[in-house]
Amino acid sequence: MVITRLNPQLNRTICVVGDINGDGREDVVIGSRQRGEDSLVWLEQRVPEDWCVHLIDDDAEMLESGGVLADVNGDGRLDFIAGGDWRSPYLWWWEQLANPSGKWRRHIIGEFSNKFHTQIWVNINGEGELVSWNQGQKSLLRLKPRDNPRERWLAYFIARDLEGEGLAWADVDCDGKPELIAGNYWFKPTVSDPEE
Ligand SMILES: [Ca+2]
Ligand SMILES: [Ca+2]
Ligand SMILES: [Ca+2]
Repeated sequence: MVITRLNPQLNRTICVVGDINGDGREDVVIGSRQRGEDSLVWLEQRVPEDWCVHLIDDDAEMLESGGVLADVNGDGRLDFIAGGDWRSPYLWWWEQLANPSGKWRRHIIGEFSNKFHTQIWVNINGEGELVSWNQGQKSLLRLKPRDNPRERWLAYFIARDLEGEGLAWADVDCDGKPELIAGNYWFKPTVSDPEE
């Protein structure tokens, strides 16, 4: 079943599922490498046969595969996080505003080396944090929002000289606590924050 038609000229890199408007039905975020009238949108599932397209950002471009939904600012509305492709050094988050049909507000999380393929939002020590690959500097980044998440986030290296894609958060060693699985590696979270 076709749920919607978007501009076929744009190279679609992002497809993330989540209940964006909190009505109990799963919605979908679609993002793209190129700028366009529907380059970053969310598709609202009204009923399985009826979907409505809402614009998040028609200025968004160079979006790499990945992206994640999370309530970054704790206002009860899911926000969206994504990173740049081989042409962009930025990780961004888009703040979902109270008006569900308006554009979302984009903020920069940080500026690193180009290309961020795959993000995940995890709960470390009771707080939500972002983990992202940064292929441009062969590293895995851990990013903590500041008290004001519109300011650039605190950034730490989880690992350097590492190549890969894909992230998961699961209990690998059966000790009841989750670990980070990144490409062909897995990591146990440390209790204290690592060096910036
Ligand atoms: Ca929904
Ligand atoms: Ca929010
Ligand atoms: Ca474990």
